[in-house]
Amino acid sequence: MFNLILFGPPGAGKGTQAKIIAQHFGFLHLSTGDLLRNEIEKKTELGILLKSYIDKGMLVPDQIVMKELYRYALQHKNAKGIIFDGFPRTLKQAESLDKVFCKKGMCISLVISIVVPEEELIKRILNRASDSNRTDDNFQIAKKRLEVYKSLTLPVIEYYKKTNRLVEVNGNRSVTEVSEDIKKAILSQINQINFIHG
Ligand code: B4P
Repeated sequence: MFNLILFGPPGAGKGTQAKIIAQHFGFLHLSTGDLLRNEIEKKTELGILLKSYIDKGMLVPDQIVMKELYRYALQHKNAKGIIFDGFPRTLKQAESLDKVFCKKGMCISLVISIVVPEEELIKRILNRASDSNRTDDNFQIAKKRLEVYKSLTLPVIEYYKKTNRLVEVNGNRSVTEVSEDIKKAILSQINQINFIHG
């Protein structure tokens, strides 16, 4: 099983790339944003609580996201690989992911960080707003989400750098150019793993 994380600020193109890469390699695409939005659509008590965080541009508390994500991911232990899109977003989530998944033989082999300048991120989020129906796609909330990203999510990069699993990709290019780079990084890591394990 080859598990990877697509990492990056809001609007970096994690979801866009995850769909392309999942289809190309036959991996399962697991987006925490989509999982949470599905729950909101069901208008459950949990959904109402989730909406109160997302609409303010805040992260949903770790315990809630981890419970939802693990329940879903562990149902797919036989997948060829999983692409984590939007998870982890805090150091606690990153540490927990390694702890839970490595024990089950589902370690994260690669983390791809999609790098895009802030002005471009805001532009993309505002463009997406016209057809996304997302209540968090507006200028004020996008700014807040970027602040939250810098303070809580960006430090996670150091965690993955230390364990030599991080590859940075320039996300400020066409969708195809970005996905070609991501495909190369995945193939290179797969070859390296195959070489080490014979
Ligand atoms: P997400 O659903 O993960 O939303 P995102 O980060 O804004 O989007 P993404 O980076 O996937 O951008 P996209 O491909 O759409 O999170 C939403 C909220 O859920 C969070 O704010 C948080 O509250 C909560 N949440 C989620 N995970 C959580 C966690 N682990 N812990 C706590 N809370 C969590 O791309 C953006 C736009 O750019 C699109 O319109 C796309 O068409 C365009 N685009 C993409 N690539 C492009 C390119 N190369 N060139 C030009 N445009 C491009």
